[in-house]
Amino acid sequence: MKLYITEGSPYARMARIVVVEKGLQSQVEIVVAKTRVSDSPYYRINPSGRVPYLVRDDGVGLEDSTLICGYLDHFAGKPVFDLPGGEQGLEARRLEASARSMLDGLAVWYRELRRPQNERSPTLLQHEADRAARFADLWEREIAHTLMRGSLNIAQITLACAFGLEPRLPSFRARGRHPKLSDWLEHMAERPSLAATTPAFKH
Ligand SMILES: N[C@@H](CCC(=O)N[C@@H](CS)C(=O)NCC(=O)O)C(=O)O
Repeated sequence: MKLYITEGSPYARMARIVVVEKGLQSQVEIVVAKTRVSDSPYYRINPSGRVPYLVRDDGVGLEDSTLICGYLDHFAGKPVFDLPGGEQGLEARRLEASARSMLDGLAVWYRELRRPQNERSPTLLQHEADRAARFADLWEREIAHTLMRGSLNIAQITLACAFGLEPRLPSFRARGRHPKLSDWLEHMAERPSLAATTPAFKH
């Protein structure tokens, strides 16, 4: 299988984390795609131009981090990321949805910052900065939840990948004011699958 990624994509990082967690490194070739340019050869592989994108050995392509993570989890061995039933399952989905909502906002913020200065919208930048600050407060409370502390799940992976964008958002400095969240992020960063996929970038 081939997993198309970009080094900095938090969504692709989720899929890469699952590859490591499931021990699929020898079965999944990681391919760096060229996104956000006109006429990239990647568009012939994935017309949406987005990553992550998983091309199975039978040639079928899967788009979207949630679908790919689920597919990889079931590809080999016992699935470890399936949700429990009942109240716990609802709680897991609730936390995952909040983490995904934060990630989506941070991704929009980061994308806007990468545009040329004269094309950036100050309104959008402020809106996303405010949203991110509210989410940091929310996670300082929610991080004590048993599902954020227990065995690794998709809500935890999503939140850790969202905060992987933090160093690229110079005005987003959530950690100092959020000690419980900061401890959690430091602990998560030590996990080999997260350490192996930490985005390398320079300020
Ligand atoms: N909902 C998608 C989002 C994927 C996404 O937005 N990927 C970004 C990188 S972080 C991308 O490929 N952007 C390239 C483009 O928009 O052309 C998922 O969960 O996989």
